[in-house]
Amino acid sequence: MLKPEVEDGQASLADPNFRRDVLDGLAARPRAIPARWFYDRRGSELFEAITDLPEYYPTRTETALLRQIGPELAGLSAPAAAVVEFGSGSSAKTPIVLRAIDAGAYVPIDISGDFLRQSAGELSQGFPGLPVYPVEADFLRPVPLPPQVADMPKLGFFPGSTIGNMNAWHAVDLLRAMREWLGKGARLLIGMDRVKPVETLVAAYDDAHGVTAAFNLNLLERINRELRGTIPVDAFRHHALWNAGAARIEMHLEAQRDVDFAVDGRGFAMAAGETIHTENSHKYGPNGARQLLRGGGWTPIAEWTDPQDWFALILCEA
Ligand code: AVJ
Repeated sequence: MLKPEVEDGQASLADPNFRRDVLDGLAARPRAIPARWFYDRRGSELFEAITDLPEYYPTRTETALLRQIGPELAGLSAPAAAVVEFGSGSSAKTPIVLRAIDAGAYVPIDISGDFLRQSAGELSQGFPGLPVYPVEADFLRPVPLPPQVADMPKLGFFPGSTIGNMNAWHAVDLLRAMREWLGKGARLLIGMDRVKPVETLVAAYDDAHGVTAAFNLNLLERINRELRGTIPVDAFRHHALWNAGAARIEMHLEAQRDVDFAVDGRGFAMAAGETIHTENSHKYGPNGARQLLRGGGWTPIAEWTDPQDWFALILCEA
Protein backbone atom coordinates (compact mmCIF):
# COMPACT_ATOMS: atom_id res chain seq x y z
CA MET A 1 0.00 0.00 0.00
CA LEU A 2 2.81 2.29 -0.88
CA LYS A 3 2.07 5.31 -2.95
CA PRO A 4 1.96 4.31 -6.61
CA GLU A 5 5.42 3.96 -8.00
CA VAL A 6 6.43 5.98 -10.98
CA GLU A 7 5.93 4.53 -14.40
CA ASP A 8 8.68 4.97 -16.92
CA GLY A 9 8.95 8.41 -18.38
CA GLN A 10 6.26 9.89 -16.18
CA ALA A 11 6.44 12.73 -13.76
CA SER A 12 6.78 11.80 -10.11
CA LEU A 13 3.50 10.89 -8.42
CA ALA A 14 4.88 11.53 -4.95
CA ASP A 15 3.80 14.22 -2.54
CA PRO A 16 5.12 17.50 -4.01
CA ASN A 17 6.23 18.60 -0.53
CA PHE A 18 8.31 15.43 -0.18
CA ARG A 19 9.87 16.08 -3.58
CA ARG A 20 10.68 19.68 -2.70
CA ASP A 21 12.10 18.87 0.75
CA VAL A 22 14.31 16.12 -0.67
CA LEU A 23 15.62 18.09 -3.66
CA ASP A 24 16.23 21.24 -1.58
CA GLY A 25 17.68 19.22 1.29
CA LEU A 26 20.15 17.35 -0.87
CA ALA A 27 21.26 20.58 -2.52
CA ALA A 28 21.75 22.40 0.81
CA ARG A 29 24.95 22.46 2.90
CA PRO A 30 24.90 20.72 5.28
CA ARG A 31 22.54 18.36 3.49
CA ALA A 32 19.41 17.71 5.55
CA ILE A 33 15.96 16.19 5.04
CA PRO A 34 13.17 16.79 7.59
CA ALA A 35 12.44 13.82 9.85
CA ARG A 36 8.73 13.69 9.07
CA TRP A 37 9.52 11.98 5.75
CA PHE A 38 10.61 8.83 7.60
CA TYR A 39 6.99 7.86 8.04
CA ASP A 40 5.82 6.10 4.93
CA ARG A 41 4.12 2.78 5.64
CA ARG A 42 7.44 0.92 6.00
CA GLY A 43 8.95 3.71 8.10
CA SER A 44 5.94 3.73 10.44
CA GLU A 45 6.31 -0.04 10.88
CA LEU A 46 10.03 0.27 11.54
CA PHE A 47 9.34 2.97 14.10
CA GLU A 48 6.90 0.62 15.86
CA ALA A 49 9.68 -1.99 15.95
CA ILE A 50 12.00 0.62 17.49
CA THR A 51 9.52 1.23 20.30
CA ASP A 52 9.90 -2.45 21.33
CA LEU A 53 13.72 -2.37 21.46
CA PRO A 54 15.38 -2.79 24.86
CA GLU A 55 17.57 0.27 24.16
CA TYR A 56 14.67 2.53 23.22
CA TYR A 57 13.54 3.62 26.71
CA PRO A 58 11.10 6.48 25.76
CA THR A 59 8.05 4.41 24.80
CA ARG A 60 8.27 2.00 27.74
CA THR A 61 8.92 4.78 30.22
CA GLU A 62 6.14 7.03 28.97
CA THR A 63 3.61 4.20 28.78
CA ALA A 64 4.30 3.14 32.37
CA LEU A 65 4.03 6.75 33.47
CA LEU A 66 0.69 7.20 31.68
CA ARG A 67 -0.72 4.12 33.43
CA GLN A 68 0.43 5.46 36.74
CA ILE A 69 -1.03 8.96 36.36
CA GLY A 70 -4.38 7.87 34.89
CA PRO A 71 -6.42 8.51 38.04
CA GLU A 72 -4.82 11.93 38.60
CA LEU A 73 -5.35 12.86 34.98
CA ALA A 74 -9.03 12.08 35.35
CA GLY A 75 -9.29 14.72 38.06
CA LEU A 76 -7.44 17.29 35.99
CA SER A 77 -9.30 17.12 32.70
CA ALA A 78 -12.83 17.90 31.67
CA PRO A 79 -15.18 14.91 31.52
CA ALA A 80 -16.06 13.60 28.06
CA ALA A 81 -13.34 15.67 26.41
CA ALA A 82 -12.35 15.06 22.81
CA VAL A 83 -8.80 13.71 22.80
CA VAL A 84 -6.87 15.17 19.85
CA GLU A 85 -3.63 13.27 19.29
CA PHE A 86 -0.84 14.78 17.19
CA GLY A 87 1.26 12.18 15.34
CA SER A 88 -0.92 9.31 16.51
CA GLY A 89 0.96 6.53 14.65
CA SER A 90 -0.15 3.18 16.06
CA SER A 91 -2.24 4.88 18.81
CA ALA A 92 -0.65 2.40 21.23
CA LYS A 93 -0.70 4.71 24.27
CA THR A 94 -4.08 6.22 23.50
CA PRO A 95 -6.34 3.65 25.22
CA ILE A 96 -4.73 4.49 28.55
CA VAL A 97 -5.73 8.15 28.18
CA LEU A 98 -9.18 7.46 26.68
CA ARG A 99 -10.05 5.20 29.62
CA ALA A 100 -8.51 7.42 32.27
CA ILE A 101 -10.52 10.51 31.32
CA ASP A 102 -13.60 8.75 29.94
CA ALA A 103 -13.18 10.56 26.62
CA GLY A 104 -16.12 11.73 24.52
CA ALA A 105 -14.37 11.44 21.16
CA TYR A 106 -10.98 10.68 19.66
CA VAL A 107 -9.30 12.62 16.84
CA PRO A 108 -6.04 10.95 15.74
CA ILE A 109 -3.91 13.10 13.41
CA ASP A 110 -1.09 11.51 11.41
CA ILE A 111 0.84 12.05 8.21
CA SER A 112 0.82 8.34 7.28
CA GLY A 113 -2.73 7.95 5.95
CA ASP A 114 -3.28 4.22 5.58
CA PHE A 115 -1.41 3.47 8.82
CA LEU A 116 -3.62 6.06 10.54
CA ARG A 117 -6.85 4.54 9.28
CA GLN A 118 -5.78 1.01 10.21
CA SER A 119 -4.73 2.06 13.71
CA ALA A 120 -7.95 4.06 14.20
CA GLY A 121 -9.99 1.05 13.08
CA GLU A 122 -8.20 -1.24 15.52
CA LEU A 123 -8.59 1.18 18.38
CA SER A 124 -12.32 1.59 17.66
CA GLN A 125 -12.87 -2.12 18.29
CA GLY A 126 -11.79 -1.67 21.90
CA PHE A 127 -14.05 1.39 22.34
CA PRO A 128 -17.46 0.61 20.88
CA GLY A 129 -19.56 3.78 20.88
CA LEU A 130 -16.61 6.16 21.00
CA PRO A 131 -16.70 8.47 17.97
CA VAL A 132 -13.31 8.38 16.20
CA TYR A 133 -12.50 10.97 13.53
CA PRO A 134 -9.09 10.31 11.91
CA VAL A 135 -7.44 13.29 10.21
CA GLU A 136 -4.69 12.61 7.68
CA ALA A 137 -2.50 15.69 7.96
CA ASP A 138 0.98 17.01 8.44
CA PHE A 139 0.42 19.02 11.61
CA LEU A 140 3.13 21.46 10.61
CA ARG A 141 0.39 22.99 8.48
CA PRO A 142 -3.02 24.14 9.77
CA VAL A 143 -5.15 21.19 10.89
CA PRO A 144 -8.92 21.61 10.58
CA LEU A 145 -10.56 19.65 13.41
CA PRO A 146 -13.72 17.71 12.50
CA PRO A 147 -16.85 19.86 13.08
CA GLN A 148 -18.33 17.08 15.25
CA VAL A 149 -15.95 17.94 18.10
CA ALA A 150 -16.34 21.73 17.79
CA ASP A 151 -18.36 22.14 20.98
CA MET A 152 -16.57 19.55 23.12
CA PRO A 153 -13.81 20.35 25.62
CA LYS A 154 -10.43 19.34 24.14
CA LEU A 155 -7.47 17.49 25.51
CA GLY A 156 -4.52 17.68 23.13
CA PHE A 157 -2.27 14.63 23.44
CA PHE A 158 1.26 14.94 22.07
CA PRO A 159 3.21 11.97 23.42
CA GLY A 160 6.50 10.34 22.49
CA SER A 161 8.62 13.48 22.61
CA THR A 162 7.73 14.13 18.99
CA ILE A 163 8.18 17.81 19.82
CA GLY A 164 11.89 16.97 20.18
CA ASN A 165 12.16 16.71 16.41
CA MET A 166 11.73 20.48 16.18
CA ASN A 167 14.05 23.37 16.89
CA ALA A 168 12.90 25.56 19.75
CA TRP A 169 11.41 28.21 17.43
CA HIS A 170 9.48 25.65 15.38
CA ALA A 171 8.31 23.96 18.58
CA VAL A 172 7.01 27.28 19.90
CA ASP A 173 5.21 27.97 16.62
CA LEU A 174 3.62 24.53 16.70
CA LEU A 175 2.53 24.84 20.33
CA ARG A 176 0.92 28.19 19.54
CA ALA A 177 -0.83 26.70 16.52
CA MET A 178 -2.11 23.81 18.64
CA ARG A 179 -3.48 26.27 21.16
CA GLU A 180 -5.39 27.96 18.38
CA TRP A 181 -6.73 24.72 16.86
CA LEU A 182 -7.78 23.28 20.23
CA GLY A 183 -9.43 26.51 21.31
CA LYS A 184 -10.36 28.20 24.55
CA GLY A 185 -10.12 26.15 27.73
CA ALA A 186 -8.16 23.35 26.08
CA ARG A 187 -5.55 21.29 27.87
CA LEU A 188 -2.49 19.63 26.47
CA LEU A 189 -0.74 16.51 27.72
CA ILE A 190 2.74 16.42 26.22
CA GLY A 191 5.60 13.94 26.55
CA MET A 192 9.14 15.33 26.60
CA ASP A 193 12.35 13.33 26.74
CA ARG A 194 14.94 14.37 29.33
CA VAL A 195 18.69 14.91 29.12
CA LYS A 196 20.44 11.80 30.48
CA PRO A 197 23.77 9.99 30.23
CA VAL A 198 25.15 10.03 26.70
CA GLU A 199 25.64 6.25 26.47
CA THR A 200 21.94 5.71 27.21
CA LEU A 201 20.92 8.28 24.62
CA VAL A 202 23.21 7.05 21.87
CA ALA A 203 22.27 3.40 22.42
CA ALA A 204 18.59 4.32 22.07
CA TYR A 205 19.30 5.74 18.60
CA ASP A 206 21.84 3.13 17.49
CA ASP A 207 20.49 -0.19 18.67
CA ALA A 208 22.37 -3.47 18.52
CA HIS A 209 19.85 -5.04 16.11
CA GLY A 210 20.15 -2.28 13.54
CA VAL A 211 16.44 -1.44 13.54
CA THR A 212 17.12 2.28 13.88
CA ALA A 213 19.69 1.98 11.08
CA ALA A 214 17.03 0.35 8.87
CA PHE A 215 14.56 3.12 9.84
CA ASN A 216 17.06 5.80 8.84
CA LEU A 217 18.10 4.04 5.61
CA ASN A 218 14.46 3.50 4.63
CA LEU A 219 14.35 7.21 3.86
CA LEU A 220 16.77 6.60 0.97
CA GLU A 221 14.70 3.64 -0.19
CA ARG A 222 11.58 5.77 -0.05
CA ILE A 223 13.29 8.43 -2.17
CA ASN A 224 14.25 5.74 -4.69
CA ARG A 225 10.69 4.34 -4.71
CA GLU A 226 8.73 7.56 -4.87
CA LEU A 227 11.06 10.08 -6.50
CA ARG A 228 12.77 8.03 -9.21
CA GLY A 229 15.92 7.90 -7.10
CA THR A 230 19.05 5.97 -8.00
CA ILE A 231 20.70 6.25 -4.57
CA PRO A 232 23.02 3.30 -3.85
CA VAL A 233 21.59 2.63 -0.39
CA ASP A 234 24.37 0.12 0.44
CA ALA A 235 26.90 2.93 0.21
CA PHE A 236 25.34 4.69 3.22
CA ARG A 237 25.74 4.02 6.93
CA HIS A 238 23.50 5.06 9.85
CA HIS A 239 25.19 7.38 12.32
CA ALA A 240 23.72 8.67 15.62
CA LEU A 241 25.52 11.23 17.79
CA TRP A 242 24.89 13.44 20.81
CA ASN A 243 25.27 17.14 20.05
CA ALA A 244 25.90 18.47 23.55
CA GLY A 245 25.73 22.16 22.61
CA ALA A 246 22.27 21.79 21.11
CA ALA A 247 21.19 19.10 23.63
CA ARG A 248 20.02 16.77 20.93
CA ILE A 249 20.61 13.41 19.33
CA GLU A 250 21.29 13.76 15.62
CA MET A 251 20.85 11.04 13.06
CA HIS A 252 22.79 11.14 9.82
CA LEU A 253 23.28 8.99 6.75
CA GLU A 254 26.96 8.93 5.92
CA ALA A 255 28.35 8.11 2.48
CA GLN A 256 30.95 5.37 2.84
CA ARG A 257 32.48 6.14 -0.56
CA ASP A 258 32.14 8.81 -3.23
CA VAL A 259 28.66 8.43 -4.72
CA ASP A 260 26.77 9.86 -7.69
CA PHE A 261 23.04 9.52 -7.96
CA ALA A 262 19.93 11.13 -9.36
CA VAL A 263 16.61 12.04 -7.76
CA ASP A 264 13.72 12.95 -10.02
CA GLY A 265 16.22 13.52 -12.83
CA ARG A 266 18.49 15.79 -10.80
CA GLY A 267 22.10 14.75 -10.26
CA PHE A 268 23.91 14.78 -6.90
CA ALA A 269 27.47 13.88 -5.92
CA MET A 270 28.58 13.15 -2.37
CA ALA A 271 32.15 12.56 -1.20
CA ALA A 272 33.05 9.72 1.14
CA GLY A 273 32.34 10.81 4.73
CA GLU A 274 29.73 13.42 3.77
CA THR A 275 26.36 13.05 5.51
CA ILE A 276 22.69 13.76 5.06
CA HIS A 277 21.28 15.00 8.37
CA THR A 278 17.95 13.23 8.81
CA GLU A 279 16.77 13.86 12.37
CA ASN A 280 17.17 15.93 15.50
CA SER A 281 15.76 14.63 18.76
CA HIS A 282 16.03 17.38 21.36
CA LYS A 283 16.18 16.51 25.05
CA TYR A 284 15.05 18.87 27.80
CA GLY A 285 15.69 19.54 31.44
CA PRO A 286 12.74 20.54 33.65
CA ASN A 287 13.30 24.29 33.21
CA GLY A 288 13.87 24.12 29.47
CA ALA A 289 10.71 22.07 29.02
CA ARG A 290 8.55 24.52 30.97
CA GLN A 291 10.05 27.54 29.24
CA LEU A 292 9.35 26.04 25.86
CA LEU A 293 5.74 25.37 26.80
CA ARG A 294 5.23 28.85 28.21
CA GLY A 295 6.79 30.29 25.08
CA GLY A 296 4.20 28.30 23.15
CA GLY A 297 1.37 29.90 25.10
CA TRP A 298 0.68 26.99 27.48
CA THR A 299 0.81 27.03 31.29
CA PRO A 300 2.12 23.85 32.88
CA ILE A 301 -0.23 22.76 35.69
CA ALA A 302 1.11 19.29 36.50
CA GLU A 303 4.24 17.32 35.72
CA TRP A 304 5.20 13.69 36.24
CA THR A 305 8.43 11.80 35.64
CA ASP A 306 9.64 8.24 36.17
CA PRO A 307 11.93 7.45 39.13
CA GLN A 308 15.05 7.86 36.94
CA ASP A 309 13.79 11.19 35.60
CA TRP A 310 14.28 9.93 32.05
CA PHE A 311 10.98 11.10 30.59
CA ALA A 312 8.40 13.72 31.56
CA LEU A 313 4.68 14.08 30.98
CA ILE A 314 3.45 17.62 31.40
CA LEU A 315 -0.18 18.76 31.55
CA CYS A 316 -0.78 22.34 30.42
CA GLU A 317 -3.70 24.68 30.11
CA ALA A 318 -4.24 27.16 27.31
C1 AVJ B 1 9.08 9.72 17.16
C2 AVJ B 1 10.44 11.62 17.01
C3 AVJ B 1 9.91 10.74 19.12
O1 AVJ B 1 13.03 11.14 18.29
O2 AVJ B 1 12.92 9.40 19.56
C4 AVJ B 1 13.27 7.00 17.14
C5 AVJ B 1 11.89 9.06 16.39
N1 AVJ B 1 14.13 8.29 15.68
N2 AVJ B 1 14.46 6.52 16.82
C6 AVJ B 1 12.56 10.05 18.58
C7 AVJ B 1 13.06 8.15 16.43
C8 AVJ B 1 14.99 7.29 15.93
C9 AVJ B 1 11.42 9.48 17.74
N3 AVJ B 1 10.23 10.39 17.73
